[in-house]
Amino acid sequence: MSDDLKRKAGTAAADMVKDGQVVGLGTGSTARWAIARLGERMKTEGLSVTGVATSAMSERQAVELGIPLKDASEVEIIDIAIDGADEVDPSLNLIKGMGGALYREKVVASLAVEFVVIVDESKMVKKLGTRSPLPVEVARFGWKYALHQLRELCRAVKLKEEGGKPFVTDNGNFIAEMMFAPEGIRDPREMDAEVVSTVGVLETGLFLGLATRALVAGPSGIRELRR
Ligand code: A5P
Repeated sequence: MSDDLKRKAGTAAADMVKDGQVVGLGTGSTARWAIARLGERMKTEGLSVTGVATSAMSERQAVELGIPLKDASEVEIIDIAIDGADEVDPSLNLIKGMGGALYREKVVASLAVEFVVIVDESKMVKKLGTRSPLPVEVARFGWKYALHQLRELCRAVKLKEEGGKPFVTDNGNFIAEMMFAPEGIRDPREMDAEVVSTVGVLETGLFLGLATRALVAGPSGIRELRR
């Protein structure tokens, strides 16, 4: 997705935020535009919001922009959460977490009354798992055993790496990437239940029934989809 499309989607989502709301701040190259726009609206319109960050990266950006933050455990609900995604299916079920922040992202999305996903057309798929691997957060202790079990459920699995070393999440865990392409995930709910019940798995990047809207940016503008 071009940076311009990401900016347009992020800006449109941030413009949906109302004064006084608690806002879930997503993670990634699209969500950062939404956070930037919120910071701008605070300055130019005097908008007042409280953010709940889904990663250390988003937290840093929010602090730089002067967006007040709360921890997910300090709020009862989140009025609106805004985040990117790696895949979006026609029912607005998602794969998220290729940036490694899926655990916190899922907590924030689950607490949100409105969960707005910001993507470009290339992230729209007929079936989940056809374009992106499925990221899964696994405990470090015994991670090889977890991957061995996950291998039984997909075509291939690998540990996410960064600079030749295992990628470590903000929670101190590892990320396994499960491949399902080209056929994709036959039954995402069933798969989610199976993966979650695997020893060592902490959370999956399947976000099912959580997104309420998607803002899909394309060359001719922004298309809004509702669940
Ligand atoms: C972060 O862990 C992810 O869930 C991102 O939201 C997702 O990977 C989309 O990121 P981009 O907006 O950078 O494509």
